[in-house]
Amino acid sequence: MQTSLDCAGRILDITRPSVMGVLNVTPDSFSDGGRYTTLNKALEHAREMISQGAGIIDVGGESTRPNAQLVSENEEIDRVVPVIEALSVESDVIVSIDTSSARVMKAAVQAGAGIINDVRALSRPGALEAAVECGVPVVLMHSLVEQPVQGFVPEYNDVMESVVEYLVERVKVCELAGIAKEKIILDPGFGGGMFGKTPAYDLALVKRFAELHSLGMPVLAGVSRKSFIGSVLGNGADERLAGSLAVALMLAQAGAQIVRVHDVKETVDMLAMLEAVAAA
Ligand code: 8Y7
Repeated sequence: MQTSLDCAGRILDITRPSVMGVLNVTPDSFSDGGRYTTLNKALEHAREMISQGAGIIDVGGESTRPNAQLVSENEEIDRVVPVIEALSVESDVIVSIDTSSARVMKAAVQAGAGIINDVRALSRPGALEAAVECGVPVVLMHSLVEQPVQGFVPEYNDVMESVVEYLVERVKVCELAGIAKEKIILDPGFGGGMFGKTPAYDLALVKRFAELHSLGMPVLAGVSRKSFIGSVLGNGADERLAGSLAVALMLAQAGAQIVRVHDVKETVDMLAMLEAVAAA
């Protein structure tokens, strides 16, 4: 496998795990929610995560929460583009765009994004062609859920086998369309409720995570604060830091190249300890 990814000219070293910080650019219901406030709060949060060691900032303008309000493409673009432009100019961080929309992908990459992160694995109309045109690395995430709806869970006989089968198929489709394998990042799509997995499926995917490397592509994992951790610990999303770090450590030990997290500082510290022991 390659040792780095070229993300629109910014190089991501994949010989050691990188931290992707989650940046939601959605109007805050507690403040006035104006354009300027939303932009500045997002930039403040991004700067904090960059100073804590995030190598990638994942910018999303549409909530993936179950039953969330649908956001128009124009609104999504108006939210994310100013943030991506500002970050690309003031920092050398790699920005990824969390979207399934072709128009948003193009606008985001034009604004400086270096990775496309699509939880629908380029399945929406025009997304595949847009990703080819953009030319940046893409995250293909497994999910059989088109629109996140709490409670819908497909049944899997062997969840890891199904995930691998689906990703192999999506990689084929990408390669046929003109996206080189060297530009593809795989993701099993952890998440009960949102991405159609029960806690039991999520735990099995953690346990067998290393199997994803059989495809020969870098792998990303997003487990931060997710509900399967809450279902084990019996706690709410804001109490899942220890559980999230524990699972992220297991995934890093199983070879995950990128971990997508809310708590950047704690994850960076955890990975530094892992690396120190590995080098001892
Ligand atoms: C994931 C993700 C979310 C994930 C990738 C959340 C946008 C839900 N989860 N993208 N996005 N992988 N690639 O809890 O697991 O953060 S949203």
